[in-house]
Amino acid sequence: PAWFCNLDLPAAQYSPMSAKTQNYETILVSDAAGVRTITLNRPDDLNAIDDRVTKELQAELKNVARDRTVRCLVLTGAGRGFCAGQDLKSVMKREGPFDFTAALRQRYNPIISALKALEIPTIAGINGVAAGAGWSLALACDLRIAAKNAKFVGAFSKIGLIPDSGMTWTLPRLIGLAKALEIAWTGDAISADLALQFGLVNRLVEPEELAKVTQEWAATFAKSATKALGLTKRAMYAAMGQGLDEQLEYEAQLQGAAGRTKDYSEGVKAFIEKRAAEFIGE
Ligand code: T3D
Repeated sequence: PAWFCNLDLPAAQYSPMSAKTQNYETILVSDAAGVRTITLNRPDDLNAIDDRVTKELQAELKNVARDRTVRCLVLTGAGRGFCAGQDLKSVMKREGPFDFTAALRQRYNPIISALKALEIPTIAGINGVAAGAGWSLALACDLRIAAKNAKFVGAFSKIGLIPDSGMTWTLPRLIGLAKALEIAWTGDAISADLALQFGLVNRLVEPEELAKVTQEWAATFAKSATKALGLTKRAMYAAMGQGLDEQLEYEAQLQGAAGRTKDYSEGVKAFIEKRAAEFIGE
């Protein structure tokens, strides 16, 4: 994909249109200390994804990409679920033959690509069940922190579909091919404990601590050398698709970009002056 190899840093221009002025129906957006939090907000249906959710997520991820004051993104859910995947109630209202290929291209794929292309850390704060494309969304974030009562459900095989929204890419890379196939084929729920053992989540916390710990974690990234973190993300994902020689060259090029940042100069200066670095994300 283009985001693997494109070396042009995205135009980091501050967008004067604040995300919070957007009139969203299905997501909530808030900012704190460089951390933007998007909360899926259809709690009665475990934050299942209908057309509005996909449109609003796409719009908000564009805002995040444009706004250089955002230095870490958190994605979480309202109520007892993280996200139950495609809204099956709206599926029941579809009339005539449905073009799944077009639907994935237009609705889900841009969200997954946008998350991966963001040059900042993204964290899923998994507050409850993550199923189907809801689990894929969590997997498309760079890091995952989950409440101990969260669970993960493939769901796709139970309704006769294949894992989508990037799950066939992310899951085998995170846990290996055999486990990924087992999970996808059985559709059995994975507990939070097992998800931690498998490396599917980075951290587990008590449910009542999730929001606080997630924000604290995100805030540490938001205070870091953002450009270097973004370039690290690019390098790591690119490494999954190329050999060592190509990767060494890619690292050399990306290090060229990192070495030109103000944060690099500040980092070295702070070390020599024996003080904490004050990174500005530039
Ligand atoms: O179609 C396309 O465009 C292709 C794209 C496909 C992408 C996909 O994501 S396909 C997979 C779709 N998701 C599922 O199949 C998951 C369905 N849900 C479940 O299996 C279970 O609900 C859960 C395991 C997620 C949670 O179980 P549980 O027992 O904790 O909750 P529940 O009682 O089943 O659900 C609570 C409510 O949420 C309930 O509403 P109600 O009856 O009180 O009005 C339930 O209907 C609703 N809900 C749960 N999942 C969905 C949903 N409503 C709409 N869509 C859902 N996916």
